[in-house]
Amino acid sequence: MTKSTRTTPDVALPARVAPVVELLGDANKAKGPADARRPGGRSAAYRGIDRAELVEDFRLACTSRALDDRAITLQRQSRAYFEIAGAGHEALGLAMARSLRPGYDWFFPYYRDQALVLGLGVTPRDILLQAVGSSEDSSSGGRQMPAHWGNKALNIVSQSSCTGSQCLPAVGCAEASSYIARRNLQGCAAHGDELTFVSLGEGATSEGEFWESLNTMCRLRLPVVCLVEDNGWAISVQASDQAPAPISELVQGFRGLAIHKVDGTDYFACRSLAAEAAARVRAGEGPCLIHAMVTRPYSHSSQDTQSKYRTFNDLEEEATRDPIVRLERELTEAGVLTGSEAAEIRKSVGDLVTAIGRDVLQAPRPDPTTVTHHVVALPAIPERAPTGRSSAHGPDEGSTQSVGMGEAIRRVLFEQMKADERIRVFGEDVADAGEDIIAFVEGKGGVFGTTHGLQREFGIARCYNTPLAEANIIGRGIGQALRGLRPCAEIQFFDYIWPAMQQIQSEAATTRWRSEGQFTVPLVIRVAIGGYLTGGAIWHSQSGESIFTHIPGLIVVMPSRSSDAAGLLRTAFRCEDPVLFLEHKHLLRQKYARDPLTPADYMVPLGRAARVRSGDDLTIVTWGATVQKSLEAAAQIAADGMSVEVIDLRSLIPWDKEAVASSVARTSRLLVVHEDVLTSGFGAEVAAWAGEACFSDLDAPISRVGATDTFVAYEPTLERAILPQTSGIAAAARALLAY
Ligand SMILES: Cc1ncc(C[n+]2csc(CCOP(=O)(O)OP(=O)(O)O)c2C)c(N)n1
Ligand SMILES: [Mg+2]
Repeated sequence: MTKSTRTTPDVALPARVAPVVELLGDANKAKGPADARRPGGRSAAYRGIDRAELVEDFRLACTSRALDDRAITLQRQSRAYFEIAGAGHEALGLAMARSLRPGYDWFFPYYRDQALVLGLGVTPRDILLQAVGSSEDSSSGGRQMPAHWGNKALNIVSQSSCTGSQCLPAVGCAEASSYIARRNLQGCAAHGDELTFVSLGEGATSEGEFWESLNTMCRLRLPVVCLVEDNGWAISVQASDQAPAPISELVQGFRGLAIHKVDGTDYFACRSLAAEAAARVRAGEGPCLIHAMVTRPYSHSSQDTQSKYRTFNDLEEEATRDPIVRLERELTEAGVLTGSEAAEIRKSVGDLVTAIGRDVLQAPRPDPTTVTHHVVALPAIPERAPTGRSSAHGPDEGSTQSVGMGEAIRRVLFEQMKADERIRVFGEDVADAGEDIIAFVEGKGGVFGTTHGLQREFGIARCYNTPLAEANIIGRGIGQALRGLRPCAEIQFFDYIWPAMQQIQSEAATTRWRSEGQFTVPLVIRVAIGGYLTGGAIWHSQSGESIFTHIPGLIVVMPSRSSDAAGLLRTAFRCEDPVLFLEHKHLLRQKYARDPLTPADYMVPLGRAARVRSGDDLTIVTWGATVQKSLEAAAQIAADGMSVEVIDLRSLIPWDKEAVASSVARTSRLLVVHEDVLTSGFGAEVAAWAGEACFSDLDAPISRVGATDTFVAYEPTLERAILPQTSGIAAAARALLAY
């Protein structure tokens, strides 16, 4: 959703159905037992449901509609900056909430779920505090638009605006339930029969991630209730233009999925279906999908005017199916409420919401100096040794065994998984082999062998293959991380990370900030990256780390040798935030990247560079595969009688500005070298920063060496021409030294 001000009021609409503008009393949910038999002979229950519950849900439905009306008014008065209503979805949401357990089950709701979250215990005040962007908005402190739910105590996970991107984290969350329930894990709690609720509109079911989530919830028989709220519209696009058939028909081929269709304006039908579906899911019988038909009496949002694309007759017909009108009619006809009692409830709720609307205008607004709070929280890593290549290597003094970078990573995965059962490793091909034949075969363990033996040692629950779907891998990792696990997801090749981009950028990286630190995503994403492969071509050679260093909330590291990889991986598992751990394919087995094994307590702090060669005349700042090439260039230049210092950043976000500044203060010349394409590479960031911070120390312009602004070609001479080579680095260094 984009934010904008409503410019055109809804005109030519039929009188809005049930715009509840007046009412009184406490709109919080009554939890009391049914009154036995009321004066006048009214029974305590109707259709098997406690009368007090029915009255309370009618009250909450009216509250939700009144909140919509109040939010529209606030937005029109420019006291709220966006508005999106839950109108038409009230009966469904409240009926569902009755079968769900706040603070016990887990919730990934949609923005239309205002009534549902009221039913779970979010207060009307919480909702209007978010509308006006108050710092007291408990879900985001004024950072998120209205209707972006999030409540730690109730297990309502902070919500992004991306339609459909909640589905895969919901699957990961459900996956975590059974894993946690079987173990005693620090900081993780599960009951064993909790379910994960996820909802979305019929429009959002067009997103690929929704289908990826169905795949896994069915294959793993996960305890998920997936609610599709079909109001017939995705902004101005009709459901019939989205898909060839209604969603309950489209999903018929998913084995193990219980599929239900219900009239979502019929409170009683929704209640009995919700009870049945939730009970089945809780009993471990697998996921269900509920396709609920609802209405959308108000425009999509404050930015939209639905009379532009819906006819008067359409809206008038839809108004006859309004869920609140329908509920009121049934309750009054059944004698659960009298007409005047219903009117009194409407009035009391309207008065209450009006009063809250006035009150939130006085609530404090966020302090602008706090905008950089809750981006990431770096772990405190004990300082084992000062920076400098020899000490920064941190080899195990007792160890004589030297290992390559890939083997060091594999061993640290073993060591960390042994020490911490919260760690699970998953991705494409990461497991060894089928459980039934693993005793007879060597096992795969990743296309580079980096996860070889993990499944054999720790079992399939801790090292497992995923579908060939990168969003699925990362989204499920996010859901598990939200539950306190320490998932370690592998993306097989950096070149194929893009389907996961929405999960990385919009979910993993934003979660801490958007929830003001209430939810975090401690997810380690290991990615094989880089070229110099001779034959790797475009889709097995890309760099591109700068695209990720541009995302606040994401930690990015890229070791160039064995001991750094080991130390950074241990550190990554101690992060409460997502870490992109970039493993350069060319370095995995290089002799020059080998080091003695490091001890289990050896960690490399984030944002700490290594000086890999000392020098006085020029500083080269680099990382990844160009560290070795820069060292070779420095060695060539040493023959000319000049000394070049080489700094390996190792960690890109955060990066070691201090190390760069102190080196440049001595050498007065700076060359930044990286394998990624030159334009907008991370070197541009280093150079821009140093140009400002080190200006008075510099005796020459800052120079950069990177790949040509092309892709990486297959044929070796082309590849050599595209990627930075030692000779090019030496030439750039000599030019700077001669300046
Ligand atoms: C990934 C993504 N694409 C586009 C949008 C803009 N957008 C917001 S809501 C919406 C329509 C959603 O329709 P539906 O899922 O049916 O939900 P409804 O609004 O009808 O409840 C669109 C296109 C978005 N928020 N996220
Ligand atoms: Mg819709």
